[in-house]
Amino acid sequence: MRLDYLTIFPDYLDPLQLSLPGKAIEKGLLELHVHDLRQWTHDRHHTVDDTPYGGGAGMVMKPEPFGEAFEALALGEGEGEATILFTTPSGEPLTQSLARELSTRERLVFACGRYEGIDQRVLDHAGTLGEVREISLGDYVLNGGEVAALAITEAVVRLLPGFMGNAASLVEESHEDGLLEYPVYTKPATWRDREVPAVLLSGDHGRIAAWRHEQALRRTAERRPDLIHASQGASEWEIVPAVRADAPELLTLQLACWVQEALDNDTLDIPALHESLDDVLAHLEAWDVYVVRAAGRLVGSVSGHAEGDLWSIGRLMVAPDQQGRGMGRALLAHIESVAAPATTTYGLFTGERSARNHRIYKKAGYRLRGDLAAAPGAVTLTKRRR
Ligand code: JBE
Repeated sequence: MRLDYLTIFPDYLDPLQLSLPGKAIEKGLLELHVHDLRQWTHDRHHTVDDTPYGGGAGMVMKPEPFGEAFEALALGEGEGEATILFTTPSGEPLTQSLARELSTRERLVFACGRYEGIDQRVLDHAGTLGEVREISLGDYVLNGGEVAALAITEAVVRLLPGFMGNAASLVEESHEDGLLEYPVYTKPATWRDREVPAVLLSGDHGRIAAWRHEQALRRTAERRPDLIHASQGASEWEIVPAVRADAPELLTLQLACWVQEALDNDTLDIPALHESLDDVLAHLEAWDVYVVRAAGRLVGSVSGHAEGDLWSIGRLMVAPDQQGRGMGRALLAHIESVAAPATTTYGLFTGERSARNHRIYKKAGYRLRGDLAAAPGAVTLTKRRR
């Protein structure tokens, strides 16, 4: 990757020779050039700014030096277009995913603005020479774009393939998994009467991972609730009877869940995938339907209805992003517990090749019934009521 910087304060970018970028240069992963924008001025005072057309406070950076700089850097010539970055508080926010995207580019050119900004025609012109991105470090005002250029550089360079030794350490860090980092500790185990949380000394990797995830969620919820989906952190959920107003959400959930079934069984010939809102409303009339809500969102459902001494169970579903939290098991236990009094047997259908469902039902005590009819591609499972 080649990086170029256009700035009126080249010294400001001296840190680039240190630390991360410095190491990447040694490894031959990076080539780095800092340019003083004033070399492309022609007056005695090396003027780079002027007053804004239309009036107003402050000064605007003139277009000519940038135009000549782009020519000197041969932007828009030869193969491989450059990405030209303008650091400005009115740009798109710098995020880990943006850094990851930029790390795939061959060439980045940073145009660091000072004063009140850069003449808009510089950006418009740059757009004809390469890809233009306007990027902001955050919603506060700095004196210029140099600090932002340094920050973007550091975020991008450490993602270059071959740069960081340990790929896992990249993945586990804050933001890579969408959560803030959990608190970390090192030796000694007791320091000024403060203990390291006992779970970290337990050697139980499962418990340690669960604790860290819980801490990361808690921190993120407290400090950056904007990063958490409303239902992700909600450990509270309850099973309640469905009402007619649940129908639209049920239909959406049904589609989300049965798409997985369609993939597992390699068929779209699944009734639940072809229903309308009216079909769902009719189902709500004919069956006893229960739903799970977590932080207001409908994330699970199950249905039951009596056919003589058989309690037929159907449409057990948990939103794909909420699976693995025991909701499916709880819904199944619930629908069994509300079976009609005459029930002697619970029965349900599932896809022949829905391996995950088979595991869940088997664990809950259900057995495959090859002797009982089911639709093509489906199988029947039953369990005796105790
Ligand atoms: O974030 N930025 O890129 C900036 C650039 C110039 C001034 N303030 C900023 N926040």
